[in-house]
Amino acid sequence: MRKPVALITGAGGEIGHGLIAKLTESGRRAVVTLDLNALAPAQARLVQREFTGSILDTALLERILAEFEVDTVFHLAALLSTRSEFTPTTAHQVNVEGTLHLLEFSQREAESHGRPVTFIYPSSIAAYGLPDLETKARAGRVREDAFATPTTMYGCNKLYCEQLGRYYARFYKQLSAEPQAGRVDFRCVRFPGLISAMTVPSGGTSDYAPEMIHAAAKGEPYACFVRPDTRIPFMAMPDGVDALLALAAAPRERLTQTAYNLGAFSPSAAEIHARVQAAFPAADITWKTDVKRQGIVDSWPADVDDSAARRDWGFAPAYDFTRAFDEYLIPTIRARYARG
Ligand code: AKB
Repeated sequence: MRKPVALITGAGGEIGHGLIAKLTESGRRAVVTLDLNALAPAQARLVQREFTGSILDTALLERILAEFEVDTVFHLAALLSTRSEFTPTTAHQVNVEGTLHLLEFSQREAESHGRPVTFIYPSSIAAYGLPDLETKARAGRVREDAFATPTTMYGCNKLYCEQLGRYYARFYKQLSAEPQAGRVDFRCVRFPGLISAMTVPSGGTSDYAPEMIHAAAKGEPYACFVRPDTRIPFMAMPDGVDALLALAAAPRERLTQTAYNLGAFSPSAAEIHARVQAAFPAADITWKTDVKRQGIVDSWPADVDDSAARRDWGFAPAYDFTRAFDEYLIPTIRARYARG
């Protein structure tokens, strides 16, 4: 009998980095990865099999289907918000068609093994679209069912894929004699901006926070592309990875909704700047607003209501703003660049 494995798409990205390490810790889980680029050697060593290629390559997905019993999919591959605005049709292909391919893949895995496949999907605060700054200030902690009018291609893609996942989970097998057997158990979080001490993201619009910290640690000047008063929710990467694992492990009957907000702290860009400057007094940080990117973050909520995730599956981030900086970001990044 083949041992079930977890499949991670976009495994070479920011979240994949931490997720591979955590999932494979003490041989807990066998992991198969799919990414456009080869994994870094430190990650590659941890996985059972690494596939290099596109999520749009159905022949490659067929190969994985034939060779592995996948019982959990972490579908991380996506083009982020800023990048998607430059290449919207490519973003739609990767973010929507790619997700559709993975949902079909999971459906077929589930059918062939007679068990549901757990499908973990990271959606985003980009799924929201607040019309103006006044509404943003008034809205406070936004609930999942509010402001579902994203302004970016990425946000539209994420919101639609949440619905696509709900369709596969609830309706796709409705006509089957055994509706529970072989279905996709779709579960989704709406991530805030994620900040990792290990990697710098590319193509996102929440990137100003990680970019500011990493630039300061490297002794490089940084021009922040949003106004100092800009405020969106953020989370330290270890909490993001733990949240994906907690959601995957949650009993199905406890889950009352398809998509769950997650938040941890919600500083303004000026507050992030002050922290970074305190930790790296020589940091050279200036402000140079990029109108388009500013417009994107202005349409995202200043904070989110994540009480459903806390109630249904025990989401409890370990890092608030102070801990994230003092115990995770600053010491890890300092050590990382000191090592070269
Ligand atoms: C982005 O900025 O595009 C992402 C996100 C908030 O989903 N980090």
